[in-house]
Amino acid sequence: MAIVPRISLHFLILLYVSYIPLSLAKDETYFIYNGFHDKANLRLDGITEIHRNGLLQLTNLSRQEVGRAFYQFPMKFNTTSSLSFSTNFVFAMVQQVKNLGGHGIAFTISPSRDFSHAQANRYLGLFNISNNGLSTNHILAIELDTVQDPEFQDIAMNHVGINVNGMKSNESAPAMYFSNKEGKNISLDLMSGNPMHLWIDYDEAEKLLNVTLAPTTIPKPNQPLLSTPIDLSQILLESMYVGFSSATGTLASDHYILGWSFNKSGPSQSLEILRLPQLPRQGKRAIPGPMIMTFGIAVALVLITVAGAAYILRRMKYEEIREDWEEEYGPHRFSYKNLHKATKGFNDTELLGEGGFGKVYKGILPSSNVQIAVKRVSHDSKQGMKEFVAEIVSMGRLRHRNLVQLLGYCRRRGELLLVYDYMPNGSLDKFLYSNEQPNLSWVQRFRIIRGVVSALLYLHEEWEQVVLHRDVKASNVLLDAELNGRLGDFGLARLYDHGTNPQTTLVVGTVGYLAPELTRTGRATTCTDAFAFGAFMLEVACGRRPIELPAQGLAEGVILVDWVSECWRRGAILDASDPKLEGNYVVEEMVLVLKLGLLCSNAIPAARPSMKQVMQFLDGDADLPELPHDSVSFGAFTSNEASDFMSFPFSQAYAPFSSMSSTDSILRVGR
Ligand SMILES: *[C@@H]1O[C@H](CO)[C@@H](O)[C@H](O)[C@H]1NC(C)=O
Ligand SMILES: *[C@@H]1O[C@H](CO)[C@@H](O)[C@H](O)[C@H]1NC(C)=O
Ligand SMILES: *[C@@H]1O[C@H](CO)[C@@H](O)[C@H](O)[C@H]1NC(C)=O
Ligand SMILES: *[C@@H]1O[C@H](CO)[C@@H](O)[C@H](O)[C@H]1NC(C)=O
Ligand SMILES: *[C@@H]1O[C@H](CO)[C@@H](O)[C@H](O)[C@H]1NC(C)=O
Ligand SMILES: *[C@@H]1O[C@H](CO)[C@@H](O)[C@H](O)[C@H]1NC(C)=O
Ligand SMILES: *[C@H]1O[C@@H](CO)[C@H](O)[C@@H](O)[C@@H]1NC(C)=O
Repeated sequence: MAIVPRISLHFLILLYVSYIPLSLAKDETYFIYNGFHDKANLRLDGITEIHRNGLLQLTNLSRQEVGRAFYQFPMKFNTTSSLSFSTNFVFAMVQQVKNLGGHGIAFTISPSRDFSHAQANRYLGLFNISNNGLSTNHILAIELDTVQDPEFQDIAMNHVGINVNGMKSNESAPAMYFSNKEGKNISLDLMSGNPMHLWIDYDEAEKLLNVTLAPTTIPKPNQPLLSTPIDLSQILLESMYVGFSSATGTLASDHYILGWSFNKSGPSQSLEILRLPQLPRQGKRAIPGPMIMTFGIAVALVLITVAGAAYILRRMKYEEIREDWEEEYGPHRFSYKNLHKATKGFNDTELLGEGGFGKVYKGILPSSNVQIAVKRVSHDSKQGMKEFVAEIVSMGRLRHRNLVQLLGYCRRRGELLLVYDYMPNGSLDKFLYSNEQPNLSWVQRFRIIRGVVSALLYLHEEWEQVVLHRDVKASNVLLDAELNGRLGDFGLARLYDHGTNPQTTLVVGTVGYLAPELTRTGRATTCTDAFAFGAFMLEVACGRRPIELPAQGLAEGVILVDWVSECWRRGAILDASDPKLEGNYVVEEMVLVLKLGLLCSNAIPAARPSMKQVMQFLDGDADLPELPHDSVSFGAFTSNEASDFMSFPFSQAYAPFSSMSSTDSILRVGR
């Protein structure tokens, strides 16, 4: 705050030194403004203002306004000294709409600076209707008029005139300049928005008033636009003010003066065009200009933001997790983008099913047109992922005609995507329980059972390492185009072995297929797979789920193993066969499957046959051992060993089963 007054004080001292002596002396009468930084010697009037860059703005686009700027001190004219004067200034007129600017600027020599009674618009802020044209005005004006006014017999819209005491010009000409180079007159548009230079020279001896117009880009033309004989001694008084008056009417323009040089004692010094202040950018668009720019910048920013966001979203949409250790699995890795495209963005229309591990979608790989099934397994923990992926990939090497081929995988944050061969006929449970699918014949069922045994045998014994399936059930057996059974989802349960809460044992499997020891220890073996397979065989033969709840229309819940063993003890095992088969089956095979089912459901793990044995029994290569008549031998709820599971609240055990479906595979058992 302290600096500002000091600067202005310094400024005032400068002004004092430069100008006060002139006005006091009254014979030194010249000044030059290359921009109006020196405001102190101008008297502003109306809406006139000086911009910070030194630009003098007489009017803006406000209507019916006047703006004036007069040199503060009067000049001596009609005295013993010369009446001659010389002035030049640079002006600009910027209209809002083409040909709708107005009204103009007048360089004025006047005995008074008081124009309080003057009018705007066509009077240019100099006269009013009653004093216009009166010789008592003693006013000389050089008008730069942009409106053709018939009342004043204006020759054109765009003209320059010499006016004495009124708005009717003594002499006028359309705006143009003489080009020294081309030797001809070239018209100019006063309202072009470009700065223009005007020279006004009066020689007392010649009594000739010359007015010369030109663009600022060229020096003063040799020929004036107007050269009018006039005796100023008849008009001008002794003491006169010099300055500018400007007005707007219903039409309006921004009227600017950029620089001004005046001399009473000789030719006025020419202005330094390059030092003049700049007009607001794009002239008449002074106000909308910055708005357009701001708008443009805003639009650009929005576009950049949108494009950036789209890019990021796209990146996020297809983002994957890829770690160094995965490099060796490259060929098994699918890009998320491809899987996304293949499944139409995991569209619900492509949904094949939903199970305990996640949703399965149908897809067609864009590159090869190969049909695939994509399983989205949600998985939060990074822990164990490496081992799991290693296993998955190694399982991709499992090749068996009764396994659903795993083609590869993809990892994203929080989920794993497994890509399998597509099985056109879907899962077996739909054929068994849904009326929409055709009934499977016994031949087909028997072949499916054999296929699954074959696949389990391969997993348990024939591959390089033992692979446990852990979730054998009808809904995990898929049917290919020839209705061959193919075991799916093998090994997936391993994913849940890792990173589990030590307070709970995560039991993977499905109620009804869970071996009693599995629920107790949580440890899966080939024997627990065999137990589940037993339940599966009974399911296929009987066309009933391992556990049927009372809610399903029965008086009481049915545990399939109990019921089949009861039939067997009654000596009527065939009563358990699926009524939908209507007796169309090979009796020996049906009996074999039912008995084998019971055998596999033995509560004692060691008493269950291996898959190799099961295969031998089915092939007739070995005779089935006698089934124990002990009433508590079969199933989860009839075994002594299953006492732990019996103490496990039933409601809790059944809850997931009843609320979900047999496809739900994971039970969290509190220990
Ligand atoms: C013109 O200038 C006056 C005085 O500075 C101001 O009040 C008015 O808003 C301006 N009009 C426009 C259109 O800028
Ligand atoms: C015109 O201006 C003069 C002063 O120059 C004033 O006396 C007169 O009243 C004005 N007339 C009107 C109509 O404003
Ligand atoms: C240029 O215009 C002026 C004024 O109208 C006129 O006197 C002069 O003869 C013109 N010159 C040429 C070369 O046309
Ligand atoms: C005015 O113009 C005429 C014609 O070009 C010229 O002879 C005369 O010297 C000029 N007078 C002044 C003061 O410039
Ligand atoms: C200008 O001065 C002359 C001589 O002093 C005088 O005759 C004349 O009336 C004056 N003009 C005006 C308009 O006062
Ligand atoms: C005014 O004219 C005098 C005499 O020719 C000259 O010395 C002076 O520089 C001029 N000043 C301006 C500002 O034109
Ligand atoms: C302009 O000049 C003055 C002085 O020479 C005359 O008195 C006016 O009558 C004349 N006006 C016009 C319109 O020519």
